[in-house]
Formats: sequence, C-alpha cells, structure tokens
Amino acid sequence: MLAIMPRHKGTDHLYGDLRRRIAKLTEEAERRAATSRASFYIRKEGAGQVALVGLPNVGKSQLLAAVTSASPEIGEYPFTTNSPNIGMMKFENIQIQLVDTPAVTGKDSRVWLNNIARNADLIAVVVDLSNKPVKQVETTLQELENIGIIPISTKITEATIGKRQRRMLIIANKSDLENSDASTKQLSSKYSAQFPVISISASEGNNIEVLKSGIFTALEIIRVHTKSPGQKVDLTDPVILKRGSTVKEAAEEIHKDFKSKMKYAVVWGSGKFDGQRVGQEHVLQDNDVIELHV
Ligand SMILES: Nc1nc2c(ncn2[C@@H]2O[C@H](COP(=O)(O)OP(=O)(O)OP(=O)(O)O)[C@@H](O)[C@H]2O)c(=O)[nH]1
Ligand SMILES: [Mg+2]
Repeated sequence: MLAIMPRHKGTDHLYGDLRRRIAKLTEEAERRAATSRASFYIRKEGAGQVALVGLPNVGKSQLLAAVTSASPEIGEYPFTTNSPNIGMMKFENIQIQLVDTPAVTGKDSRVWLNNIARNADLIAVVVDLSNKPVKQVETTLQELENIGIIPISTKITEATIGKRQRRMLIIANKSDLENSDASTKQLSSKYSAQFPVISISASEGNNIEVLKSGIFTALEIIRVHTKSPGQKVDLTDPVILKRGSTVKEAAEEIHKDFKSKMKYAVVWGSGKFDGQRVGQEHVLQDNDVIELHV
C-alpha cells in the first residue's frame, strides 16, 4: 500500500500511520524470534547432561572431540563456536551427554548459556592452564552469576535469592604446555575445597579416564542393575538414580506400580552380605544389583 500510495498533503497522515504500524509489527516479529531462541534448550540424553563452559580458546570443543564422536569446529582464534555442539561420552557401562557451548564472554552467548546452564546437571568450567587459570575461573563464575547461576556450594544469602545452584567442576586443560603443573597447583589450592579440579590435555588425550570418572562422581548419580528372580543380571543397561536413593525409589523408577506391590528386595553389593533381603528404605550404592519381589 505504501508503494502504490500517491504522496501529497492529503495522504501525509495516512502515510505516517502506516509507517508506524509497519515499524511496530517488525519490532514485534523480532521480539518473537528472540524469545523463541531464548527458550531453546537441549534435550537430555543418557545418564546426565554436562555443559562445558569457559572463556574463548580454552579447548571446550577440542575436549568434546576428544571424548565423544562429535566433530565440532576447533580453532586457534577465539569465538570459534557460536552455537552448541552435543556429544555422548561413554563411561564404563553408561553414556553421559556433553554440551560444548559458545564462549561465555561472547556477545551472542547469553541466550544459549542461560538455557543450557540452567538445564544441565553439571557445569564443567573449562580453563586454559597456560593463561592465568585462576583469573579465568573467576571471570567464568562471574559470567555465570550474571545469568543467575551459582555453584551448589555457595551459601544462600539475600544476595543469592532467585539464583539457581548448579553442581560444578573445574577442568584445567592444556596440561601438555609448559608450567602447567604450577598452574594446576595454584588452581587446586584456591578451588579444590569448593570444586573437583581435574587437569587434562584434550589435544594429547592425557588424564581423560580420570576426567570421565570425575565427571561421573560429580554428577552424584548411581547405577543400579535390576534382575528378575532366577534370571541372570544384565549389566549393560543400568537404572540411573540420584546418590542416596532407596530401594523404594528404584522400584518407582522401574515401574510406578512396583512400589505399592513390592514385598521386599534382595540386594547384591550394598547389603551386609550378597543376596541379603532388604526393606524399602535400604539405601543403594553405585553398581548394586537388586531383585524386586512382589
Ligand atoms: N596445547 C594444547 N592446545 C589445545 C588443547 N586443547 C585445545 N587446544 C588448542 O586450543 C585452541 C582452541 O581450541 P577450541 O577447542 O577451539 O577452544 P574453545 O574453547 O572451543 O574456543 P571457542 O569456541 O572460541 O570458545 C585450538 O588451537 C586447539 O588446538 C590442549 O590440550 N593442548
Ligand atoms: Mg569452541
């Protein structure tokens, strides 16, 4: 209509009105696009979701490539990653999902990080040992706090109300570079009371097994294997439960009817002896085998 409308005094008012309406609609459409991006989240798969968060160039993407079959872009320059990359990391008999994120200080990162960090079961703060790692941890934690995410170990005070607490761990990368031992010591002495600190080299593949089990431990989950009476146990597909879960919670997880019908369970692993009969309140341990009797 604007294009075909003759411009003269009589149409000035109408012209301005149309322009304003178009501007308003454009603004609304842009806002809608931004909101739908903001609500983006990554569906969880496997036993837990771990977000790799850090400053540019610390090796988040290299790490994802080292422990999963994903092949993200890895660059010598900062801000290589501008949208998340996902991969599954095998740890013993389970898979853990890793999410490689755009650098925490990137201008478009907030929208991604907000959702990913809130949704993740564990945040791995990745730092580069060759470049003032203590300062990097501080900056990364500050950026996370700016988007409302604080470590689970932080005391709740008035200042932290409304913020979300997340489990965190520090991955000190590039341990193959010079002076990395001294930097690792520095990091540990400053942070190990609050977070596990694990030093690795993603590009050389050093200490990767320690990292995997460190991530598993930090997730605070246990694997429980269930079997039917008289059958052999299948150790390849465990039920994943929060650490501290009881037989009752395991039963609930397996089938919601089980809990009410269950008479007792037999447990191998955390019982006083293998094959011990236990009640619903028995607390399970990682890799227990349980047999539910209804
Ligand atoms: N020496 C050494 N270099 C590494 C290591 N891990 C990664 N790099 C190098 O560090 C640079 C950055 O790696 P990326 O994996 O792209 O880093 P990033 O954290 O994903 O960076 P952004 O996507 O920009 O946030 C690349 O040149 C890698 O080759 C490591 O363990 N040792
Ligand atoms: Mg990257």
